[in-house]
Amino acid sequence: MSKTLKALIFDVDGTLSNTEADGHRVAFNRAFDEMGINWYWDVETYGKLLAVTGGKERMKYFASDFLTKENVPENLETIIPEIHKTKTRHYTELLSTGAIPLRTGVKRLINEAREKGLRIAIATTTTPENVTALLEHTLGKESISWFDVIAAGDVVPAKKPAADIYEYALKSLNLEADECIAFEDSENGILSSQGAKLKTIITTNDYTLDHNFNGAAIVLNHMGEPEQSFSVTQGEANGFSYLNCDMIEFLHATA
Ligand code: XBP
Ligand code: MG
Repeated sequence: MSKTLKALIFDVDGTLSNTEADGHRVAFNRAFDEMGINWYWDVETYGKLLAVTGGKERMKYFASDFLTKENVPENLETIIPEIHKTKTRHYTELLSTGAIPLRTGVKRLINEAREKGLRIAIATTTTPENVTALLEHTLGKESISWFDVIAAGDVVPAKKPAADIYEYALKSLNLEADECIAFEDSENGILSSQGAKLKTIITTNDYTLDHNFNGAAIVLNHMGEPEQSFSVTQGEANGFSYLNCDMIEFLHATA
């Protein structure tokens, strides 16, 4: 018999909000521009770069796998932290304009989970200040305190697909994997959550539609709303048309 569900652990980028194409990507390009680096990441190229999580790691991957040697700045290793700091400034500025909303159903589900006494947490590879900026500008400043744990960025040495960030979140919550459920949008994300033995609910986005979600509790196009039902691409919704706590409890017990 499965244990009682006690906490929901959310990925951020692509799951809470479609931050990548219109947020992170734009911020990277602004940082390259500001620092006089002759790089530009279009939407398609950025999709390929998402194979590597973490902004600093992604820039190194671009330099090693997408550029010829003579186009890589000589001092790349030393300037990456500075480019990334500049990118984080541009990204949080973008969020502060309210340009990047939460995905369908996210706000409703978080509110419902809190009302039902479920604990909520974050497990993401992005930088901590990006998470707090997103929460602040979508759910309000006070929402940061709703999350028992915000596990983010370099707090663990190995980013997703490694399981480390979910294991860190579980440890901080002082809960077992079978008392929690994870929310992800990508293959690297589910490899990480499943590596930590978490059941995982997937909501796909344009960048992750054709990812492999083997073993997911369910795969949806979004979380849905009472007036806007999700579509199911993998798994059994058991008559539910939007993701609420009853449906999550059903998936936690059966999937
Ligand atoms: C998110 C990431 C992050 C962001 C950029 O992956 O890979 O690197 O794209 O954020 P996930 P930083 O949703 O699987 O956690 O530049 O702050 O790393
Ligand atoms: Mg993600």
